[in-house]
Amino acid sequence: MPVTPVAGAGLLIFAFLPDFLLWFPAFVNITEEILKRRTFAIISHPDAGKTTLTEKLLLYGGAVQLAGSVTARKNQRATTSDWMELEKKRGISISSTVLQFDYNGYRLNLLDTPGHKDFSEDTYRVLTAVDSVVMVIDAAKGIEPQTRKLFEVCRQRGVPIFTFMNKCDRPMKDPLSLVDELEHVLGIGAFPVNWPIGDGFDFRGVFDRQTSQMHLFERTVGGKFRAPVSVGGVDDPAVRGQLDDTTFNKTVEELEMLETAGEVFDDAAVLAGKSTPVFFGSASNNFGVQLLLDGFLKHAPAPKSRVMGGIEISPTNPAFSGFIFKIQANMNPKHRDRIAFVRVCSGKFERDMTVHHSRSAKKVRLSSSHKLFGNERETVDEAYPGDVIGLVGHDSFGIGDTLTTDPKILYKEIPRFTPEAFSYLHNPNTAKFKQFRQGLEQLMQEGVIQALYLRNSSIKTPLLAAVGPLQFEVVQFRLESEYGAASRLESAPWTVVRWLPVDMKEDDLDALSLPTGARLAYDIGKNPVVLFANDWSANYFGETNRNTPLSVLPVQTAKE
Ligand SMILES: Nc1nc2c(ncn2[C@@H]2O[C@H](COP(=O)(O)OP(=O)(O)OP(=O)(O)O)[C@@H](O)[C@H]2O)c(=O)[nH]1
Ligand SMILES: [Mg+2]
Repeated sequence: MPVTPVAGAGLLIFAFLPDFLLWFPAFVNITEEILKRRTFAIISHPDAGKTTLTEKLLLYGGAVQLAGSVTARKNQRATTSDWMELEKKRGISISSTVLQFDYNGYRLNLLDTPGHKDFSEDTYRVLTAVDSVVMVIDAAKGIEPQTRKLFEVCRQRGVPIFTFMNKCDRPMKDPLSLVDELEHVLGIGAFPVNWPIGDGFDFRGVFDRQTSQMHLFERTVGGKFRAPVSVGGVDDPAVRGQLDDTTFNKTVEELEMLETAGEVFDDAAVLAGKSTPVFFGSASNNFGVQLLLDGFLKHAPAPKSRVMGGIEISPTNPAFSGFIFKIQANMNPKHRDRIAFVRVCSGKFERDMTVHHSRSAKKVRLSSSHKLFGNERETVDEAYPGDVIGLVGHDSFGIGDTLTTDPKILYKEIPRFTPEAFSYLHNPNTAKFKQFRQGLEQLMQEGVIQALYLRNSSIKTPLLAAVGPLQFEVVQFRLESEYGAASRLESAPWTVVRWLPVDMKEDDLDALSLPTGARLAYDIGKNPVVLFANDWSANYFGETNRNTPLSVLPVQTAKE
């Protein structure tokens, strides 16, 4: 077969390409570029250590010299990944971040995601843009609720999952029971690639089951530099001499138990999302991070085909195509503008190219394209499948839009969510009305919140709807810091919104019998909705208006 196996698992899709294609240099070039790409997200329950791990992966990737420690925030040293003002203040991730860097011949597009459920819409959108994920688990806590939900989304999409058991430097659950949880709570096969040696203060390192080598780490000051390691087999006296009898015997015993179970590493099951390779370590101490990175790159898939409306679009398709999965404004005070994040899915992107934009059905020229590294950006002239690029200067671009040189390609990847939190947002300063409106419109375009308009109401105050209440705080903070507009929140009495059939006439709406406290409203697309105080009230509506079906999302219209 003509293509050299430069990148393991990703090769599968190219193994059967006809030889004649290789006469075209452009094709060889794009194939090589695709095989080099690894595009992945880091996901988990809040606080498991995603951002810390991201920083350490950058450190090993040589992308940053000194990894900014999350705990060092007191000293004003921020992480590359949590660049937003509010993130630095709170020490949590609010928005996903894209980081592109090169390591060992690979080009990595890494997306650090927020764990908090109020920001999960952003995380779910990111999951549509990646080819695999690293799931971080706090080894003291095991599988937490948000990890479970995110895992479910990955499973539905068939995304390969790599597991990092983090915080082994603290008293942790028994490693065998952690692996067991993966199998029983998540229902996924688990293959420990390495195994922890000791835990808590006595966590010394990991045993690599594939090479039968012990990796012993030494703590470094503040975990800022790569952790030095000494490597040797189980019987290597130099390694053995560094372990006390209890730790050594326990590790050997556990390893024997794993061997007796007789499982082998199954690449196909990993690529199908049916089994997860498990790595142990401590992100903040750099323990096991390099082994995770190398193990991940060995087995993670390169970009593969996507199936849209029954059509398979291969990354090697000569037509350029991609979709917008995220929009973010004011990322960098130096550039107060708006970036649309595009996942390239097929063909080659070239700066200044003209593409078809699905929403407007117009041709647009893409002249301002960037590669991204946190809130830093650099002009990019070309990009390949797997890459995430940032496009600036297109106000008509929205989340979910397809950009392509072949108008037949249309991606419909972006999931939608039902808001569960509602609040009025007042503008206390009429002199700042313009800034207030402008900021709010921008945040709505980013998909952070949506606005609803009460029917037959003289109230001009926007009623905001979001997946979780923390988003309102983000809106307030960003309005103030990015647009200079103060605001005041007033809670609204509803917790449930349901969409009515889009073709309902005003007379039909008048004829509905609403439970006490329920209210009719419209979404931004003028679709009618009902706001309810609680689920019980929504169910009661269902019983009293049997001919009027309710849905949790607006019924898709032809425009979408
Ligand atoms: N002891 C210990 N603490 C860690 C380790 N990794 C991360 N932490 C700490 O755990 C806390 C949370 O870390 P983050 O990296 O911000 O967690 P996150 O998953 O990105 O959190 P969200 O993005 O807000 O969901 C911080 O105080 C870290 O310093 C580790 O290996 N050991
Ligand atoms: Mg984070």
